[in-house]
Amino acid sequence: MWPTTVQNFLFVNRGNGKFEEIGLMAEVAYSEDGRPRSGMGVDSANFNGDSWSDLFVANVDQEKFSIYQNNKDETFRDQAMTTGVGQATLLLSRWGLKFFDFDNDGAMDFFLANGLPTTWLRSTSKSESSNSTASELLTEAA
Ligand SMILES: [Ca+2]
Ligand SMILES: [Ca+2]
Repeated sequence: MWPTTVQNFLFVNRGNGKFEEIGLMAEVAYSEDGRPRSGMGVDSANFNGDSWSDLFVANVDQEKFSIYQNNKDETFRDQAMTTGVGQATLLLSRWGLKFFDFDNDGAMDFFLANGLPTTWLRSTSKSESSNSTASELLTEAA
């Protein structure tokens, strides 16, 4: 497991300069099985044409990415498995991403920039060859 997993936050602008964090209530804080993940990139767009903004979150490998459909009531539903995103991203680590209409057909597409964190590679290889702690490995990689 990636050593720096943490819940996602969603800050809603309530006006008058006040933001409220509702990630847990909005069902975007943890994976569907209740685990924190390593969010590496995020973008929003209306991917399903209902005029409400949806979210896409890229994570590291083994965590699947999330494509959160807006339920129009300050909650979201992760559609990763029903859209094919989950199966396609299970073994990938991605960073930057951007929704845009690539082929100008009116339907939002998205681009993902690939990558694998070097700290993860170093931690994995060091862990297999020594008894270093995760903290030592992260310090070394910094
Ligand atoms: Ca939408
Ligand atoms: Ca398109």
